[in-house]
Amino acid sequence: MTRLTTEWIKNMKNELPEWGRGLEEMTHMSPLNLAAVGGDVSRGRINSASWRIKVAVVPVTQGEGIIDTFCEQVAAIVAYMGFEVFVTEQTDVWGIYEATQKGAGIIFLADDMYFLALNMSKNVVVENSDATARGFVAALEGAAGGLRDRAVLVLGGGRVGKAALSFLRCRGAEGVVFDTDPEVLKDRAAEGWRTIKTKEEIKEFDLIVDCTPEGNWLTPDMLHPDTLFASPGVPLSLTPEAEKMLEGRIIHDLLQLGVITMLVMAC
Ligand code: 2YH
Repeated sequence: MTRLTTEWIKNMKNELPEWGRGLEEMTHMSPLNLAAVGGDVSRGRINSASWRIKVAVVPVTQGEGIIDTFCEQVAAIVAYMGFEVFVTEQTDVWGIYEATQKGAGIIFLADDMYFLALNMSKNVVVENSDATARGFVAALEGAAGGLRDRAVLVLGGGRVGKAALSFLRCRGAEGVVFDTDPEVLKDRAAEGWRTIKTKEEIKEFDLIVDCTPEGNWLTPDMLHPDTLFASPGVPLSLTPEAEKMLEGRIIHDLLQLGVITMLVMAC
């Protein structure tokens, strides 16, 4: 699992309007509408939650510890969606207590394994991999003008890939999966998902959700020329040449789409 670095995320906060505009241009949907589709939550519920629910982000020191500005970036993304939000002064369990004492209805917190949004009054726990997969599938759907009855290749059959496959099915698409680990591929096949076994087959698909954590391995000759590429995978799998070839057809971010989908799912 990729750990974000301060270097990667340090400018995110200032670039949110630009990110939102770029996403809307590609998907023909506002970030809020994308999150609503990805989270399967009505706009009405989100609007009403945005004036009722305060959100807290709690820094977690466990494991590899705090990523400088991580919590601030998450809070900025939540604020960009129109919610009142604060980062707790305290960390870990004390931070969770502080969040509750200050009236937070939704709490975001991440360690090295899990990134969660909790809404205890609703008994809701939203996990980042699931929400991220749903957000990117919704974005691909917007960009493609619909996914019903279309085959979509999911690269990587791990936690995010599995969630993407399930949500693709909810949206009426056929999810097909590729993973370089034969054991993972065998597991997904045993669950009933169509699989491809070689990298050469990737180019048969013009719709891709990339959930792999290895960067720089997809070259232009491996891709269908009309590919639409939605990628929650960090770092980006495309080589610079492939990125150039798919210019204007890549949906990729490090945190934003996942966080806004987590937020609406926790409302
Ligand atoms: O980046 C991560 C992990 N790779 C989990 C991602 C789950 N999809 N965690 C962030 C750690 C944040 C840190 N504990 C902090 O600053 O609070």
